[in-house]
This record gives sequence, C-alpha cells and structure tokens, in this order.
Amino acid sequence: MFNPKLLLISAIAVALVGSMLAFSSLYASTSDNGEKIVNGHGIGYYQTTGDVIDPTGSDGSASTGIDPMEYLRDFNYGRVSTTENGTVVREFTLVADDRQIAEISPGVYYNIWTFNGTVPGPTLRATEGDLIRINFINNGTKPHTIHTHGIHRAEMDGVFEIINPGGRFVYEFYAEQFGVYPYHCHVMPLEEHISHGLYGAYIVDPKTPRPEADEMIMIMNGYDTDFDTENNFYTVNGVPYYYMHHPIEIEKDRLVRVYLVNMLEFDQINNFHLHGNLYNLYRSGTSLTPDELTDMVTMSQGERAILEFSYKYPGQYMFHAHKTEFAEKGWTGMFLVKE
Ligand SMILES: [Cu+2]
Repeated sequence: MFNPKLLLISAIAVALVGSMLAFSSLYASTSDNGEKIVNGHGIGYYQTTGDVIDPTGSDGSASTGIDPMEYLRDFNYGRVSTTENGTVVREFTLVADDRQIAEISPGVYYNIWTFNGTVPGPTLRATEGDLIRINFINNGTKPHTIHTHGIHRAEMDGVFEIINPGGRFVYEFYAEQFGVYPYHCHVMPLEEHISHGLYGAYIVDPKTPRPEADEMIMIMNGYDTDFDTENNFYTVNGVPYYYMHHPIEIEKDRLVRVYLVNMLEFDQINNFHLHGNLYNLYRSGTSLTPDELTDMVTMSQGERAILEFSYKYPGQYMFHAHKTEFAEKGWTGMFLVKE
C-alpha cells in the first residue's frame, strides 16, 4: 500500500546520506603523513576526536596567541603625540593574518584569523576627543578590513575600501562618544571573517575619567571547529574554560569594571551571569548612569556593556553564560576574591 509518510521519510534519509557523502568527498582529504584534514573555511584544520573536551580533564591551556590573564587587563593606548592645536593623536598598528593554526583547546586545532597574531585582537583605548590613527596592514591571503563601530566619516567605515593581501590602509577618525565598541573585519562572508577571529574591542573613555577600578576586558566568542555553522566551543577572551582553571584574582571591596563585548557568531544571543553579587549595567558604556542593577545580561551579536561591582565576601565565585550549553562548552570562569 502506498504510504506518503514513509516515502517522505525515505526521501529525507536519501537526501541526508547524499549530502553527507558529498560533504566528505568535498571537504575531507588525507595529508602526506596520513593525517586527515578537513577543509571548510580557509585552509583547513587537523581533525581531532570529540567536540567538547571534559573541563575536569583539561587545564584550560591552549595557544590562541594570547595569554588570557595578561590580555584581561592589557589596554593598548597607542603611540601618543600631540598636534599644534593640542589634539592628542593615538596611533595604532593592526596587522591582519589568516594563516595561523592554533590549538584552541587541548588537542583541538583550528585556523584562526588574527589582528596582531591573537584572538581576540588587541584592545584599543582612547579618550573622547582624541584623533585615532590605525595603520592597517593585510598580511593575510584574503581581503580584510577594519570596521570600527562608533562615529566616523563614510570612507573610514571599513566596508567598501577592501584591502587586498599585501595592502595597507590608514583609518583616521576622532574618538567622539565615550563607550565600549567592537571592531572587526567587514569583508564578506562576514560570518566567516568574524567567526575565525578578526575582532577586538575599542574603548573610548570620557574626558572626566570613570572612578578608579580594577578594569578588565572580556570578549565573548566561540569556535565552530567542524564548520557546521554551530559553535563547538564558547569562551571569553579566546580560550575555553581558561578562567575556570585560572581564577581571576580581585580584591574584596574594590570596584571591578568589566568591559564586556559579544562577538559570538552563529548563535543569536550570549549572556553574562555573576554569582553571589549584582552589578551595575551600563549598556554600550555610553552613559555614566547605570541602566540596571542585575546579575544577568543578555546581548545579541555585536552588543556590549560595562559591568561594575565589588565583592564584600571573600572566596571563589563563578561567572558564566546563563545559556547553559555555552557554559558547558567553555564559557565559564571564576573570580577569586581576596581579603
Ligand atoms: Cu577579513
């Protein structure tokens, strides 16, 4: 007897097997030394077993080009000079590359695309009114650009002036509205250029500085290591589980200020939950008055905020994505509050 449901299921099964075969013949190959190489985005990676590494079996070490503990509090203020009329000029150099194979989690290798050799790229920092000059050099094999969020002229937007391999460009604009912004490559397919790592944070301080604090940058990101447009790892500052195995030491009763940027691709949201505490949330960092007192912020792609808090009780406290899948795939860390 004809069963349309059965026919439909069979058709789907045939299509699935067919697409898997097509995928494996298109994307898998064997290297000279017999290792299997899967070519998806870019130049490929060495296939390893398993997507999620058990965090209890890992020390959080990896080699994305950064030391996440150093990166946390490393703000690049550029080379500073002053014009005749007294304007402060901050000059930065950013070099894009797309050829680095990094061990993003123990035993998992991935082709990272980098600004100045790291994922995420350096955190650029200026004060409102400064003139920013970014010398951009494309040392990669594909076209890249730098698109900074914020206020600037159209020709400094990093979208239409595509910089080819070997090319250079100088971006120049004023740091106009204080806040925290992302910068990233804006070459199509955007998803690919961002998910591989071509992004960083750009902070503009108000002319009257915010109160003294222990300041840190946290950039939320992920890695799609099997190229199925879903992330296999989630992190802040590029290394899954890093701050869980290396708690961030902070002082009791001292103000902590986190500049938080969501550069996660593929997933529509990401979030930051703090244990044992609440934080003042300044959305986009563009106001000096907090929007909310909370333990939980959810942000879409490209969104950012400043979080301010201090702990009154010593001890160890988690921070993590409250999207539990993300937390369990690496986006989990610890604060160690000291007396
Ligand atoms: Cu790019």
